[in-house]
Amino acid sequence: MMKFMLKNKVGMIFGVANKRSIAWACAEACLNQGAKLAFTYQGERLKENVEKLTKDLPETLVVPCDVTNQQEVDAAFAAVGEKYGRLDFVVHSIAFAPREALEGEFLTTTREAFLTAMEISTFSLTQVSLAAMPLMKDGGSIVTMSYYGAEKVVMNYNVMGVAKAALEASTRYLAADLGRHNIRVNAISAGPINTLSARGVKNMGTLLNYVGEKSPLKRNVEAREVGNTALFLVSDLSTAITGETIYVDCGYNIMGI
Ligand code: 1JT
Repeated sequence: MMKFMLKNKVGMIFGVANKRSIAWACAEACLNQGAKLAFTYQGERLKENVEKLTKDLPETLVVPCDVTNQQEVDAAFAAVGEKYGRLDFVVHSIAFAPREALEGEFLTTTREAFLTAMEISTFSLTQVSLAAMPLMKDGGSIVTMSYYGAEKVVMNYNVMGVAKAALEASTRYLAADLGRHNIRVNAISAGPINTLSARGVKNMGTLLNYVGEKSPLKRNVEAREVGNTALFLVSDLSTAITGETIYVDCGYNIMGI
């Protein structure tokens, strides 16, 4: 009964940069369950990475999609419509803020850094949800990625924390709007993982050690575990869950002192 949970389902994966990406872990979990997947990449720089990762997969589509370019977003969804004629789920695993904004004080965040973080990390979920809606003819599931810094102050996370708080709120508002189309929208709040994005962050090693010691499970989260939760959320095992933020953090967020 649990075999091929995503048989006959088509998904779209945003945010693969390389094989360590959370988006790629989500893709692998979904591919193992028989999904057909379209991948988007941001900029020519990442095209080759995504094409290499997906070259042996059947019935995949690889399309450019810089979310700051509405034409690219529209073209990406048009390509999915043309190839598959439908869409069942989306994994949105996109975020960006200038590196300087993720150190020091939040107080000194520039207007430009603030607007960039909000456009790419937050507004893109609304943009992608609207574009996905007409293709999700039999309902659907949209999953995005958040982080604890949305809820509590995490030093250095700064403007990304504000963007993720707005992303979690967007998840609820989108879930309310799309519920009547049987489209669910949920967020995963993942513990810190050493991906390409995280690598550029100061003191990431220290943060990983701290979380690894303080969390109830006494370890860090693996991307594969986030991928498996994304699989659950896009599958028919979670058909009554929408608007939620699910922590996948080895229990870190439940701890006080
Ligand atoms: C971005 C980056 C979004 C790193 C991110 C992120 N969401 C989580 N991380 C990892 C992280 C980063 C910091 C942190 C804790 C976790 C980098 C590129 C822009 C988007 O602070 C303690 C800063």
